[in-house]
Amino acid sequence: MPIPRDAASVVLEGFELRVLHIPLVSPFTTSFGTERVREVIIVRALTADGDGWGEIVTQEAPLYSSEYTHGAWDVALRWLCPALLELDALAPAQVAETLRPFVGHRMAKAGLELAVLDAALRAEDRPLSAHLGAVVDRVPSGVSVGIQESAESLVDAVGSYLEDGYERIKIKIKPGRDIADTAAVRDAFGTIPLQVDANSAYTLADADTLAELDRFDLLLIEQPLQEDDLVDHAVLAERLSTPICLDESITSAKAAADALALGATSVINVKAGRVGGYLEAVRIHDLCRAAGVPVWCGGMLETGIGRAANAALAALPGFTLPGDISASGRFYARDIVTEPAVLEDGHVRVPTGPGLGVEIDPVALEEFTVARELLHR
Ligand code: NPG
Repeated sequence: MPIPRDAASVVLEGFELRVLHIPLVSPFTTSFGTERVREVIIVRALTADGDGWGEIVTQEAPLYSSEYTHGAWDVALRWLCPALLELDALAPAQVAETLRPFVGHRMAKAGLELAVLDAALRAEDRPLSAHLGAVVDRVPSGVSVGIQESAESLVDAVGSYLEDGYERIKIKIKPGRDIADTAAVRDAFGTIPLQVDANSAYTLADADTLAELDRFDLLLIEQPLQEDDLVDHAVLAERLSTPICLDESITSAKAAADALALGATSVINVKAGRVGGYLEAVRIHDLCRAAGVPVWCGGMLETGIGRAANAALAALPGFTLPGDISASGRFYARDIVTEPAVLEDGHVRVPTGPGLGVEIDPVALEEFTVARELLHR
């Protein structure tokens, strides 16, 4: 059954970009640093038929990837938005094509594409979930738990997320905070669905340590080595019984196909921002599904905008593992949408309204805004 993934063109009139600073409910620590305030760019596409919203998921510093907020802000305003505004009419699928000459900057491109896609779908009265090919109306919710002060506090944090009803736990690891932390969680909670995420913190020289994780029967180990280390990941995969899942390394459908062909990964974390947009994310889903490779939807501490789009993506049939699709309250006391995602029986509902299916809370949006630019045709 062919899934319709075309949307009608919009006549772009301008883009409004905002940098937001949104406080996190608690610090979030990974192998690459601690975040206390989410710095994010919100995009509003102004079209003849109404507005569309998108989110550029860069972080303040280029620690997870080479992209960072002020770089994305600059490239979007200087190059990407002007290139899109030159066109008289634009279909969402043309955004990536139009921006292809500009190398990299996938998170910036993804945020702009989402805003155009949202505007086009709202104009057609069509939900993003249906447009992408969703087959369920709610998705199982996994939670990503940052590195805590001690193994004991990690067990406390995991315990409280399990009480909330999360269906799968992911813990962040780094050298020195790996085996004992994982053992503590396994010992405390038995056979819960558990996975670990290293965010590129290891090298192949750590293979013995990583092999020790095999005894914990994890769903997967995410991105143990560097972004460019595809061959090393393939070597490591031969050593481990725990499946390797790549995140940072998978920057496009082509990169996904290459990593699979090399045996560098056997599961893929799909993040629209990292791969340049939700349409490219669907292509990765499609190729993995055809190859029988499980995928799951990653998260980048999205606001209600990106969170709604992630839930729509995670509702596609190849997303067979729970994603980092937590409730808004896991990160934010206040979100910028009027109905932030909540956890219901371990699941998050896929919005069904037109476009993203969420409405912006203009007061919250204004409150968190620290910079704003408007570009007109
Ligand atoms: O639930 O949104 C979420 C967070 C999931 O751990 C998570 N994200 O490495 O996958 C990651 C990590 C991340 C967050 C990476 C922000 C980069 C920025």
